[in-house]
Amino acid sequence: MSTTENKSVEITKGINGLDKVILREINGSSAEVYLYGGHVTSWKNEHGEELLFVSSKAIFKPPKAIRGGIPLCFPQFSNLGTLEAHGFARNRVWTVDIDPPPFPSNTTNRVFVDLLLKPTEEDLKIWPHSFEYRLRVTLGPAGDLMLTSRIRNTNTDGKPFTFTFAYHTYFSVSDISEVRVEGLETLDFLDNMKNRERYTEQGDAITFESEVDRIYLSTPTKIAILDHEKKRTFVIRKDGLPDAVVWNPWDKKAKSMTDFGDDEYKHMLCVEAAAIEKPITLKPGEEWKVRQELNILAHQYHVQDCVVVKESKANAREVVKKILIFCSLH
Ligand code: TA6
Repeated sequence: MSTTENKSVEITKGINGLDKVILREINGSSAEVYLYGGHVTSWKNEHGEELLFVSSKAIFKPPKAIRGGIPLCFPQFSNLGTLEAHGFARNRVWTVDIDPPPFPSNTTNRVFVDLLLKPTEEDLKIWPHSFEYRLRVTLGPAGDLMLTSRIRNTNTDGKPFTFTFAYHTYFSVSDISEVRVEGLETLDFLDNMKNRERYTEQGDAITFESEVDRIYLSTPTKIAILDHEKKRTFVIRKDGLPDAVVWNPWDKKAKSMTDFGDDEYKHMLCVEAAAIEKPITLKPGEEWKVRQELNILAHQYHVQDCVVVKESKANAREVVKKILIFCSLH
């Protein structure tokens, strides 16, 4: 366990004795990532409030993926290919990467852990490509959570490979019927409920009254998830990930999932930074680097930045506009 000034990176045992890494920040925020799946399963703010959703019925036992947190969908998103749904990265045991190649990013004074996944002989039988997937999970001094993925083609046969990818993030929300997503208005999306046909989103925030399963295309860097009841907004900042999947299973689909509580759909929403519409192709030696950063903004009076953001349904859109302006200025 390494600690500096009360920040810490601790390797310990989690559920069912699975290895996990705990990151702790001075301000009290924390994050946890299991080596199984390279799977972030917890992100808590300075008050110890859990910000990610993990099902109470999640099965922490290979080969089943953990239901919730931030599953890594690689080398295939969903069933868009010949592999099992969402690929196999989330079903494999990763290692702590103790000697990663230099990582030019702003992780100074931040607490982080580097994980590494390489294919096994078994994996090469189902996906005949050598790769190194390096994941850095970083907790910032203000409790922001950043995931950076670096995927390199290490084929020695000269062959390129092509993949799709998503950070399948499950956010914890108070009541899905009181949640709005801003930033995806007027964009095209593929509707998984209608054979992935292409539609155009209306001009207002996305709200939820039934199952939603959509792949929004060419989305902006920043997407906001406004939780009315908890008076807070999640802000996703993404680099290199043009698409965004929005998913809530609602009641019927919830009942059909054995590792998901019947009523849990009310308290979660997946908004997933992704690269799906245009699959990524890497030649041997090429590396693809992408990032998602998650922040929390409270809908309170922000003295220092003079953004008076009062909670009110009527001006929720204005609220989020101000939040997105605030984010772009900081
Ligand atoms: O990201 C949305 C989605 O593709 C949905 O269609 C639903 O299948 C969800 O992922 C969960 O997939 P999983 O394989 O984790 O059960």
